[in-house]
Amino acid sequence: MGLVMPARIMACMQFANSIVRVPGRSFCQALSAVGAQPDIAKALEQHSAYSNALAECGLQVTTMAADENHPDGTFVEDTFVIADRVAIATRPGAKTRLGEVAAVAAALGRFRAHCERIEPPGSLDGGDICQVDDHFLIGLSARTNEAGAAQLAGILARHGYTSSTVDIRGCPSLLHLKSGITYLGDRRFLVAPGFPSGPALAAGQRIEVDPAEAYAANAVRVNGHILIAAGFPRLATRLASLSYRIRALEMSEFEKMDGGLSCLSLRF
Ligand code: CIR
Repeated sequence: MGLVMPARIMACMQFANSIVRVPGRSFCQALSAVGAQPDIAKALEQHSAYSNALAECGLQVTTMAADENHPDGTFVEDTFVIADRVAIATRPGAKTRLGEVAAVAAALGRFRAHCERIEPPGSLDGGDICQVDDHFLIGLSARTNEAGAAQLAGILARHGYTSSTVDIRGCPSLLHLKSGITYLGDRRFLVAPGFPSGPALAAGQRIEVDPAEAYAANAVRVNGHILIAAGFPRLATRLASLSYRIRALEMSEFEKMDGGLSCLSLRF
């Protein structure tokens, strides 16, 4: 199904709140295809700078304490899908991550009285979900299966949102859908080289990230700012030329554990 974009200008990506979780000492045991060891002190510094950036973009930041039993717990984005009209607890596709959801649900409880949830046999990671105004792209990946995608589509439909799937299972460089795509608002997408083309993006403008800067395709648009990973000058120049207000953040220690900027927060 194609993407139906509203003609009116959307006040998109305006958020008041965010949830982040500090990485623990066990972060060095997080899942990683990269195989490099993170420097925990540096990860903590980078995480703190990330939280400060969200606050400077106008978000109230709820910071959860580290959970040593869940090495990947800092990647809170994977535990929930949150939209204006509904919040959905996910069921992460990696078994070691299933236990992360309950604590985030408790933190979110202050803001959302009711949550929907993905049930077995569905699995779904928040990193596979890209909201495009009132439409959701749902990535089918090694973490998000068809049952999870179908459940999410049904829940979203009940709350007045449309959705379509994007199959990234043939893209080994993408752990999650949002490893390769960011919606910038205003019908523009930042995409990694080789990101599947298809009807879902047909109505939008693709800004292709340089092949040498593929990691930077995961960015965060928040309240008129775009957070990008530091060290990707071609993308920074391109976005500045389009008059975006950008802010570059050091992400080296999270990149080692396959995480990008969006993974480190829930924004709502
Ligand atoms: C994992 O493999 O689950 C973590 N090490 C990285 C998760 C990154 N999350 C995301 O892209 N949304």
